Amino acid sequence: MTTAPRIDQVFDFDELLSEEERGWQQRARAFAQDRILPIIEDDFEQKHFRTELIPELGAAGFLGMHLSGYGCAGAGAVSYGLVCLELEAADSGWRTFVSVQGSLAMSAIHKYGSEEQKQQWLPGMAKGELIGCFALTEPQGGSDPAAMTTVARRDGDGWVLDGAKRWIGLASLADVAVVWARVEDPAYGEGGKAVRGFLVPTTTPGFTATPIDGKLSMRASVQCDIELDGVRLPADAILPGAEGLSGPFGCLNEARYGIVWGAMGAARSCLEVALDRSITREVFGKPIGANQLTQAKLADMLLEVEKGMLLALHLGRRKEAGRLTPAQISVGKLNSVREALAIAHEARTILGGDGITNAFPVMRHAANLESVRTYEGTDEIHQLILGRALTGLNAF
Ligand code: TGC
Repeated sequence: MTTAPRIDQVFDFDELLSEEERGWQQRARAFAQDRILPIIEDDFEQKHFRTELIPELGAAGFLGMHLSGYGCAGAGAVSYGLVCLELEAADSGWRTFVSVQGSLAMSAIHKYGSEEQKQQWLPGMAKGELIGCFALTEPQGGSDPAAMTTVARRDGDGWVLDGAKRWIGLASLADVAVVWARVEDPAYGEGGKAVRGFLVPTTTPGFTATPIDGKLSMRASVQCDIELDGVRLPADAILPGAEGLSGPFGCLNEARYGIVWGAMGAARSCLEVALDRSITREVFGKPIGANQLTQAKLADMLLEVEKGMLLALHLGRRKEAGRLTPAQISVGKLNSVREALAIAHEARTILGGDGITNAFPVMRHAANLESVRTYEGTDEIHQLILGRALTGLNAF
């Protein structure tokens, strides 16, 4: 973090923030520095997700922080974005945790749940005492949720769920899963409206979550396969406020928005270490940062970090004004992750051979960002959303 002031001196982003927003950012930066950075390289190496940090994130107010009531902080969208940025500057896995818990699982309950469901789950989730997951993606692919095959059938007054989900963050640790399924009952909406959300306590017989092994990315976090085999639920397990795919997509908007900021945190971290190294590492008798080619790389990285941050801030202000559209979120998600990956690759070249080791965070960020570019809508999905917005023609 020693070089962050130098980056900030070029472009005083802070002056665009309120005191409250700076406070959230500073608390998240301190949390990342004190609690995540000292252990992250080891956790990534050991494929370890450090669950004991979860209540600390809750105590800091970061879980569901953009939601109101039920023990949530009710912070603004920009404050939430800055927290995502600082956590992802440490590791995408920890920003992903906050996203899955707050933007996906809590947000689904907050937006679409009954008062009883909100009271039952949200206060404990805000404290980090209860963990949620969001089960949308299925094994045949995540880009087309309309093709989902998980079904919910009526069973007396209640429901029975059958199907499978994949790449579901936190599922093996979760207390509750928000499961999206196609309801086979005309009374609950036909065709496009038949997709409904269910709150499934993970202790329910027939629910199994298995962590996916062999990941070379997001190694310090947990993603799972889920099997739903005759999972019986009471009538009130359904989320009353969500009908059709606009339900899960409304939550994806929240998570994609967090990525717009988060990926810029990973990018800033890569720029910081490349900048430090460019000043301290000497080759041909002078610091490599004294070479024009290195300065050109650093300058281009700075441009993209600052442009990405300004874009994130613009989207955050629109979100706070209730005017943020899904197409605008796609602009941000696509740009932030694409540029963060390019910055990670460029930073690696400045670090030389040592850049491929875990003495630097750059390869870890690059590996994590491969997941981030794929989940919550791949690059291609966001290009097609924007293509449709521009042309009015649907190319899916
Ligand atoms: P389309 O016909 O466009 O829309 C269907 C209904 O949904 C509404 N809608 C949205 N509502 C809110 N926000 C959005 N962003 C929305 N996009 C669409 C739409 O208005 C319509 O509503 P209604 O009331 O008229 O029925 O649907 P489509 O099938 O054409 O959509 C195409 C496409 C590609 C945009 C969509 O399928 C899509 O976004 N695909 C990507 C899905 C995705 O991001 N999947 C990855 C999820 S990540 C994950 O599950 C893991 S979470 C992280 C973790 O657990 O670690």
